[in-house]
Amino acid sequence: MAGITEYDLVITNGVCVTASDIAALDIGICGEKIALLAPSGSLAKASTKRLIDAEGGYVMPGGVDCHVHLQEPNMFGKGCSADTFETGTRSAIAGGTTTVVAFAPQQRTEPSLLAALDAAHGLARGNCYSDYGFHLLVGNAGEQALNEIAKLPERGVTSLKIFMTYEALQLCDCDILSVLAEARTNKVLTMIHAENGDVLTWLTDRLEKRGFVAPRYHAHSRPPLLEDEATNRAIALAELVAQTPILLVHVSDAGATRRIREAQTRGQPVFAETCPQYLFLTREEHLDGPHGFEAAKHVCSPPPRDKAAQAAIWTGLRNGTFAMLNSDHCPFNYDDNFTGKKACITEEFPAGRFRHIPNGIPGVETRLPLAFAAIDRLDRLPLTKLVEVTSTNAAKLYGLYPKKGALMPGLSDADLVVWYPNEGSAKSSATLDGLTITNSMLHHDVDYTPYEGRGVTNWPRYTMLRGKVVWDRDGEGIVGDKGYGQFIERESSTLNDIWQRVEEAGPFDEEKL
Ligand code: DUC
Ligand code: ZN
Ligand code: ZN
Repeated sequence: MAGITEYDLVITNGVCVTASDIAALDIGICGEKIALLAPSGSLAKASTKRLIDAEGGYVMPGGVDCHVHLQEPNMFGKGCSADTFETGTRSAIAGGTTTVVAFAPQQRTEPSLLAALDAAHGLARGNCYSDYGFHLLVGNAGEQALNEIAKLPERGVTSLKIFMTYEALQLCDCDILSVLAEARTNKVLTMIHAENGDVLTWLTDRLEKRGFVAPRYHAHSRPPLLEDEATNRAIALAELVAQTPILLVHVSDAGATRRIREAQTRGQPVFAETCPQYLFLTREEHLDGPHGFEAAKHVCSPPPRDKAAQAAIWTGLRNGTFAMLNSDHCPFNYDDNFTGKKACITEEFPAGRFRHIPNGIPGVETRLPLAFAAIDRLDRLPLTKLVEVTSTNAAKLYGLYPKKGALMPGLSDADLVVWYPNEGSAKSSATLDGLTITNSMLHHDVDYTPYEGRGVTNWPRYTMLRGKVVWDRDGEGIVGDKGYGQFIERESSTLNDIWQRVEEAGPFDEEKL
């Protein structure tokens, strides 16, 4: 019948939250897109193939997690990733995240970036439950790799990551400058892991000489000053190359946060991300506290810091210093002597050797529930901010917006996360009372979670990806299909018009220095 829309899916009676607004609205979905936002209840009787009553629960754009390591080889210590593209993206949708951007790792011995990208596509294609993209992880900034940066945008890849630490990955300042210059020319965003690798190797050698090899000494080998110095250097190098936009990833401490904020205040295009481990874990409790080898479960880099640092990170998230809260999901099994945390245990070092513990922890599924729990402490995170830092800003910064990270009729994919209604509703008290994170309830392929036993206040009830319900917590759980997740070609970043500003500034010219 002309003029009457038949929807594929209607969500009624929910409270929609975006990065800018909160409003009681119904959502009509046609095919893969959001078709209509309408006054609450007005679509309850619309013609639709499926109707979901959100019962007053919040409805948000699906989570966008742009820092996820899946199916990577040995790079961060001795092990290799516990999660495949299949298991990692399965875990993502169960935690309300509908798009992940993972890494295509170029090893030091590999001259080509494009070959690394092809290899990552080969692993992901047909295996994902969520949509996905790639950042190039540059381990070898040789001539071929530098030339290939120009080809990345036409392949839908508009960001790359470089490291200032790790033997297998560390780039010297000259290489960093070459990457920054090439990335700038091609509107590719450079993500930087800022820790001073030479100093931490020096400290590690000294700690080992004194017999300090237990997992907890990981934190002693990587004190905040190393992150502070490297962050400052990264900002200075980016400034030198005509203010190339950079993104400091997994920022953990007050000193680095201050450097970033100062650069932002000067008007330099410096962006930053933090991660749940710097909001919810501390060195005292999770590295120094556990006896013996258990601390390895919390070995990630940078390491969890102290309470004061945690407070500074919360402040940075609230005041916009950090544009994003991504997971840095980089999982290794604990009880695995070959590819997991225990791979660092040898006859010579029966209690383990922190130098070789694979660095990283799982967190793609727990990111949104942990952040949601912080809403209840209003001083910490307003609802719109939650959407901004877990979805919208990542979509903007990584060229996915407004397809992802928004609820714009006709433009946005119908990627949604529907939460349970607030306390007081029969549904919420029946299903969520005393909800505590345990590894057994998660959908990753990892034998532990660093958040075991932590209480949360809500959990995604439904997750929808391009119009399809893929997670139904009260039904069969994962109801999406492996392979439904698509590679999403990304545009250049649109956050704060960064590339427009670069264009206006003109090309980098050393003669002008
Ligand atoms: N950096 C990451 O981004 N992920 C895991 C390990 C690391 O150091
Ligand atoms: Zn890193
Ligand atoms: Zn990472």
